[in-house]
This record gives sequence, C-alpha cells and structure tokens, in this order.
Amino acid sequence: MDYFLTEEQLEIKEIARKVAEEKIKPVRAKYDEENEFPWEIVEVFRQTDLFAVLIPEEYDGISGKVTDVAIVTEELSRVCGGIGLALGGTGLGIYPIMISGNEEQKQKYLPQIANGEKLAAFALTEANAGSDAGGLETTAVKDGDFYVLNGTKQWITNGGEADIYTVFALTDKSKGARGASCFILEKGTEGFSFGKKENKMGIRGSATRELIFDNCRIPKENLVGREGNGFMIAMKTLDKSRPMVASQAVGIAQGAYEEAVKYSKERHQFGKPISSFQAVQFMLADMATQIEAARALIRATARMMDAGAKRFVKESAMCKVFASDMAMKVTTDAVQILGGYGYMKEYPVEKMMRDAKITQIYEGTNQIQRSVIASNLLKEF
Ligand code: COS
Repeated sequence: MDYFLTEEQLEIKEIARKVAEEKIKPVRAKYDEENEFPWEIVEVFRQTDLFAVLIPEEYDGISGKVTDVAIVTEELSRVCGGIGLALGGTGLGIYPIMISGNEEQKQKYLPQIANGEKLAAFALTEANAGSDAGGLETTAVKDGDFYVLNGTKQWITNGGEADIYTVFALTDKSKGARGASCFILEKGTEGFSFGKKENKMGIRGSATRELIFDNCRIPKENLVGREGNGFMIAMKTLDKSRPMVASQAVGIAQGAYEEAVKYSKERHQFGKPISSFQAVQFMLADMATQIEAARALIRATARMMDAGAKRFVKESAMCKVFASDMAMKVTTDAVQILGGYGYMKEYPVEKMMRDAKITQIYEGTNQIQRSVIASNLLKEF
C-alpha cells in the first residue's frame, strides 16, 4: 500500500533497510545464540544517523516524528526484532525527558542521544509492579539538594548498557501512584548497580537487566516534571511508545511473511510448489492482509500524533494490541508453512516467532491494552 511517504521518509526507510539487510542480517543468529549486546550494530546506527531520527532538530536530531521512528523500527525489526531495540529502548528511555523535561534537561541529554554517544533506558517495572504500574516500591527521599533512591527495577531494556536512565520512584509513599516521581539517573552514580542479565525466549540481541539502587543520590535538578507527576509521565510515555512496539511487531511479521512466500515457491511437494495449494495461498493472503491493516492503523495513529493531537491513549493501545496479536499469528503461520524446516534454527522464522511473543507482553500486556481501550471508549459516550 502506498502511504505517500515524503522524500525524507523514503530516504530514512532506505537507510534503515540497508543497515538491516547488510549489517544486521549476517549477525542476527549469532546475537540470538550468544545473548550478547550488539555494540557493533549500535556503532552502525551512530554512523548512519539512525539515533538522530528519535530527536527533533532543535536538539541536534533530524526528526523526532512518530511516523519516522515507526518506519525505522519496522525496517530494523523486519530483519531482527531484538537488535533494533538498542535504538527502540533508547527512544522509550528519553520520551519522559521529551514529554516533561525542562529546557535544561532537554539541552543536556537529547543531543547526546541524537549523536549516538549515549543509549537510554526506561525504568518503571518492578518485581511487584508490572501491569499494576502504580504499585511501585522504589522510594526517593529528599535530602537537601539530592533525592536518595532505594529499590530495584526489573526487566529493564538496555539495562547495564545505557548511560541515561529515566527512573520512577515514590517521593510520597502515602499517595501510592499519585506519589510517584520521575528522575534522570546516570550510569556511574554511586549506589547504582546492575543485577543479572536475563536469559530470554526472544529478542536475545537486546539486554534486559535489573537495576539496583542502594542509597543512590540523585541531584534534585534531575527530577523530571514535578514531584507526584511520575505516574502521569510514565503513562504518557507509554502512549507515545506503544505504536513503536506495534511497528516492531509489524516488522517481525513482515520478515516472517516474506520468508514464508519465498519458501512456498521453492518447496515442491506432490510435484508442485506448495504455493500452488489453496491452503497455503489462503494463509499467505491472510498474513498479507493482517500486516497491511496493522501498518495502516499505525500510520494513521502516528499521523495524528505528529499533527499534535493531545490525546491518543486509545489509538496507541489499539496499535499495540492489533499489531502484536497479528505478529504472533503471522509468525506462527510462517513456521507452519515452512513445516519441519520452520521449526529448525537454520531458518529465521522460529526466531521471529520467539521475538514476536514479547510484543504481546511488554509496554503493557495486551490484556491491559484492552482495558485501556475499553475504559477510554466507554468515556466517549
Ligand atoms: N495519560 C495521562 N494520564 C493518565 C493516563 C494516560 N494515558 N492513564 C492514566 N492516567 C492518570 C489518570 O487520569 C489518573 O489521574 P488522577 O490521579 O488525576 O485521577 C492516574 O493516572 C491513575 O490512573 P488509573 O486510575 O487509570 O490507574 P490504574 O492504577 O487503574 O492503572 C493502567 C492504569 C492499568 C492503565 C496502568 O497501570 C498501565 O498502563 N499498566 C501497564 C503498565 C505497563 O505498560 N508496564 C510495562 C512497563 S514498560 S516495559
């Protein structure tokens, strides 16, 4: 489908595709196998200015537009759902600063992201605060010119590798979620350390770690927004980033679909390519239709966000739930079309199926997305 992308968008898309095909494809199986962080590819993202796509021009970036980030995310994820997260997780990590940071914080941190000098990470989830994001236990107690942070964050994308962390903690325990605040924490700060690196089912080219705060002192100027605004900042960040998870899902599905089409034309059974059988054709037709529907939903939502819409909570959740459920179905069907070969690691579709699963879980499970959609649509009538 033609989305009438601008010259600049077509250029960004082409660069991301070239990076994915030429640099990521040859190493994706290695990173998946070794569960290592892809620093060599981060260097390529730097050189090709892909980090700059995350950031508006006034902070040394080249875009900051949701549509452009969605295009890049889809292209990278088409080849590998994990490696592109060095960039995607960085976007999520700096959105709180872009949304609610003051000018000084934006001037200090955003250019370092734009030029790829530093990666970022978003730290909300805890062992007992997953879907119930308001159930945080990490505390930040004011002490003169500092806040003293204590607690542990879990499953943080880019954890350990990133230099800049946006961390959510309670400044007023008595108020629960309404007592949460957001802070910028730099790697190397005393009292800030990392726990074990997780051994995951998919997106294994991405680092996921625990963050540990033990009397960690954060300068008070690193508070983002006001005390007590943290939950709202976290929710607005997720509203902005869920279409990116959806784009990741569309990319993974697109990659799996292309593998399935190619294989179905090459594989002969009963004396014919399996693509000549209606059973396979109908699967391919459904895959293509569902992918395009998800992409169209994301493009429409991104256009709305880039045009300055104030509220897109429902649309953003719709993108994530539709695209991630679609990606799970499409990647599973791709494995089915490749049959026994699809189940083997020689072909990339089993990895794509593993990578797709996380998109139904992180940045809010699809059950939470459905709750968000329902509670917002019920308010409309
Ligand atoms: N934008 C702005 N404000 C929002 C908001 C949004 N999208 N969603 C909620 N809020 C505000 C509400 O308006 C409410 O404000 P008041 O205190 O002024 O009334 C406050 O935040 C609390 O909202 P609510 O009562 O809806 O919160 P709940 O605790 O019921 O939970 C859900 C809300 C479940 C939607 C939230 O916890 C959530 O998104 N959970 C999933 C978290 C997640 O994605 N985790 C993954 C982490 S990153 S990998």
